[in-house]
Amino acid sequence: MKNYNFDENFVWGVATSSYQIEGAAGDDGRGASIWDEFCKIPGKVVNGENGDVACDHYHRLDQDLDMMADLGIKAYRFSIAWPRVQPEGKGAFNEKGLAFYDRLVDGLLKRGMQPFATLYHWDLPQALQAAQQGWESRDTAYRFADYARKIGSVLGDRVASIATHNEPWCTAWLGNATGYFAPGNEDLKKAANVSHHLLLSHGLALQALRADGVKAPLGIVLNQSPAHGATNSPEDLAAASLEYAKFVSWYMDPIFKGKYPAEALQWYGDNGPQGVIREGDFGIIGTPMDFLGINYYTRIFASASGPKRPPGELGFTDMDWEVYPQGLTELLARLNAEYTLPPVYITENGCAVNDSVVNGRVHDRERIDFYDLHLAALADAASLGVDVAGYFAWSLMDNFEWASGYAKRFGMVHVDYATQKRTLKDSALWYRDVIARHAAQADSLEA
Ligand code: IFM
Repeated sequence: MKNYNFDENFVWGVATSSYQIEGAAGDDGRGASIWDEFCKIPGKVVNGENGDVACDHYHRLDQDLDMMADLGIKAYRFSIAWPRVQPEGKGAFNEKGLAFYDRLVDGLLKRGMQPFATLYHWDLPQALQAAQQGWESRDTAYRFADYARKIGSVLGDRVASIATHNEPWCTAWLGNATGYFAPGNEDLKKAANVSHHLLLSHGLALQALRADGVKAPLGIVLNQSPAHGATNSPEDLAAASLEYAKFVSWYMDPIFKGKYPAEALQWYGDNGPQGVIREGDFGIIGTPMDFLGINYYTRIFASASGPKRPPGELGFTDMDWEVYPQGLTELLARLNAEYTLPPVYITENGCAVNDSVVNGRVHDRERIDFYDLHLAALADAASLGVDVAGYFAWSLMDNFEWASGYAKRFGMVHVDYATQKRTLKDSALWYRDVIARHAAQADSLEA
């Protein structure tokens, strides 16, 4: 096993999200989310599946926390379901919903794990969608700041960090341009407007939390990839450059440079967000952050005639995503050169493997190799001067993989959905050893 070169404070974690694991969709006053509605639309989710039960984590909280503690996990990244704590997305809060996250945070701390909270991992209260088209409305950004403020007042003294959004590109683009995710719009202009309101809500939430004196480090989680041309032709390289601008710079530039990237703005043309940008917005969006979370899975492989299948020298995951660990080093080095970055966490990294339990074991060698290669790539980025603060494997356990339903398994713990039995995969045991070894190394450094 490799010893990756991270400093002694490096955070070793795992990540999940509310809709993907909690279940208990109708319990204790939880309101409906846009994903509850989206899953009802025929053809949107493989096998018509949904998150009604998922991993039943809501009812198995203590058991799952014990399992994490047994694995030696140091930090847990989870998301809060907005409709569970504020069913209508505005107005009254739901004490029973808040109590669940209170128990979660206390349960982590009691077991020696740091809570990393995310406020929005795609489960918008359906009431906001119905009343004001969700993120198409500027008002939703202000409702989000109210919700953030409430979470800050309840959990802000105990969490290790608060991220506003998880992967706003997915919310904006997959949810509104391609219709692949909730709410299922296929309208470029809506996607552009939504992306602006998401960024605005991020800044407003940071400001609200700071105004209330929340001390936890604050940031955002963005999914990012380097983009390569399928060939070195000027046309393919231009296509790669544009894809990078639409995917990465579209979120980084407003936050760190106070503007949208010209290349992507030009591509959007009349469908861009210009109509919803108000004076002062970029000042809000650029509110300084304490950390940046990056989710990394693969690279973009672009050509002038559309996306191309990459060579996949290290293979493809069960999502058919190319395994491309060196892209993580490249991405981080580029970001570090282009922006003044706060400390960076890899807030998600992992792969779907078509694995199953055989005689009580799950031999997911591919997943171990995937993590191993990406941790090495991350260590390379650290050695190039990127301030890398931690790594969160996606995911703790198999869960509801959105439009792909339950067939795609990203967990280091196998979940049998019929019985809710958890089985540690080989990758979980491997990760336990990685964490233990690096913790031991850190202890000897401290001594
Ligand atoms: O499962 C998702 C997660 O919700 C967000 N990032 C990517 C993961 C794998 O697709």
